[in-house]
Amino acid sequence: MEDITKELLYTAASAFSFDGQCIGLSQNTEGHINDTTILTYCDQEQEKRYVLQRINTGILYNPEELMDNIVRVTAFLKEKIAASGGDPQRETLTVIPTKDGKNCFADEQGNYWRAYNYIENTICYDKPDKPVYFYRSALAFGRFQNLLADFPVETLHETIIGFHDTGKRFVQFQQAVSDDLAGRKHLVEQEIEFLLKREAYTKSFDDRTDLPARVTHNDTKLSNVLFDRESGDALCVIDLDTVMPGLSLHDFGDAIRFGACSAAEDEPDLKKVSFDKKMYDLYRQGYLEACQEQLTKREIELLPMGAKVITYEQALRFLADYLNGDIYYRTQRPEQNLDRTRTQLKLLADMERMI
Ligand code: GN1
Ligand code: MG
Repeated sequence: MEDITKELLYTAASAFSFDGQCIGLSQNTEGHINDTTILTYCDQEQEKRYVLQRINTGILYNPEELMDNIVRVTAFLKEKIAASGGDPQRETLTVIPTKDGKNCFADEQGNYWRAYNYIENTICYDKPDKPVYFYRSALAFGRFQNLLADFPVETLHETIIGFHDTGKRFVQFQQAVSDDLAGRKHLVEQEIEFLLKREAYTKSFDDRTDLPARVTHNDTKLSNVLFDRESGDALCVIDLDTVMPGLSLHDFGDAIRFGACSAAEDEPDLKKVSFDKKMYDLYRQGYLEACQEQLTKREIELLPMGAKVITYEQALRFLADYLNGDIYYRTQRPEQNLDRTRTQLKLLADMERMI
């Protein structure tokens, strides 16, 4: 974010068809990947907010295809939401086009920017303080799956090739171990061994019988759901950067990995970290309530494996990044990727006993 000057921001903002005059901006540092600014505009004495994001093209290296996925998926959702009497402006994201009608803006420095409407009167949670929020997020992600069940999945771009290819993540992890770029390997021998011993997880979904390609979100963290401040209902699924063809099991698993955990993803004190089976059951219940009729028998059977595989994969990714010197995930402190790794390992060990 440091390299984003006000000038750069204003140039980007002026490329979009926002209504009125910009009267304020604030940074939002929640995400690990993109740079997010909230812009306040005033139009005929009415204030309106927008989300302006610089897409991290180091990671999301296909911004145009990514935006094409998002625009088509949100348009599809909007139709279904409207048809069922919902509010298409609040229940899914609205992409604001550039003044020349594009889905994103490429500036002279090669930065890619995109903009959304800011959805007012909402809140999101980093940790499920109350189980009911987690349950409601399951309804939201299940609904997302359900509404998109008849979207032509084969027309979506695979914007990050092999995103949940656990075998490929394993190979990248092995590479990070052997390169030891940051000279940290000697600090994490135990963690490395834990992961190498469990290589079998990379093959869990190799037999794709009855595991159809679905429109998947691929980042189903609780914090990617907006809740309505008044009703407390899960309103809108956000962060659609990784919407791609994928497996429902990965979406289910990622939600569990994040939400059925007693502590934050980067909690340094492992005594506070454990897998919460009650939360798992609650999420499973909500998810199935919302999309059971779309899922095959085999998908339902493999839900627990989805949770384990994705937790394993996330540990591979965090530890590889720690070994590589924190070049992928944004960090605020030197040991953060290691803490993130350890929480995943603790969770996985618990899951192996409990589900
Ligand atoms: C990243 O966008 P954000 O920060 O929620 C990552 C996910 C990880 C997550 C871990 C494109 O998500 O895959 O599960 O961090 N996104 C990408 O918190 O790599
Ligand atoms: Mg994301």
